[in-house]
Amino acid sequence: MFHKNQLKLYFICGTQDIPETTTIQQVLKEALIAGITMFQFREKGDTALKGKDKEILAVELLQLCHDYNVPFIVNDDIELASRIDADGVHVGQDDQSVNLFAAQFQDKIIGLSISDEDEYNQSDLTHVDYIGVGPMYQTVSKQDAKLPVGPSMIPVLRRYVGDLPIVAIGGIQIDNTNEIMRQGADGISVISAIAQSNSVSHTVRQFLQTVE
Ligand code: TZP
Ligand code: MG
Repeated sequence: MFHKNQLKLYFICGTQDIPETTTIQQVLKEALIAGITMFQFREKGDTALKGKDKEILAVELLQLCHDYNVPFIVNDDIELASRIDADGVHVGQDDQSVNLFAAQFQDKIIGLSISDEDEYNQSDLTHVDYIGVGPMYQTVSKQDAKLPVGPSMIPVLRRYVGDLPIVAIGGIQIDNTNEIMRQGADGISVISAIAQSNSVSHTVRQFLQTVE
């Protein structure tokens, strides 16, 4: 069962986010041991794994997450999420309409990205379990990222979505986490601050202290 506490420290990562000196398996394992609360597998860009290679890695990371009782979410790839029985999917505004696949994911977690009021107005949240709001700040991890909306977007969207869990995303670092939580987010989602940290476990523990 999904609970909004699982959004507290939501680590998102694909092979493209990992420094050459390490591996996604190593980074994820260290992050799990240190206490991340949710994980999203997001393979993107020119170097992204595809087909069977992507599936083999996804299964390996899913098993790793389950060793630590952490939900494993797949970004965009509905078919992969179904095939490997992931815990959920996260989609953006340009991805498949949630209503088209919601029946396949009845007991699963469905996340949707919403940047602003316009996107909120275009979205049907009937089957959505949480929304990802951002980019909060400038990000190095998404090539087609929109302009930052800033933490003040959180209370703006909160007025519309009520209790629906909100996780903030984009350029989140230890030193801006407080501001985001103050604006009413249920948690933060982070790529580079964790994936590129010199000490993944130290960074994860610092984030956890700040969101608690
Ligand atoms: N969506 C909006 S910003 C972003 C995504 C996937 C990237 C967040 O990565 P980082 O490195 O935490 O800024
Ligand atoms: Mg997408």
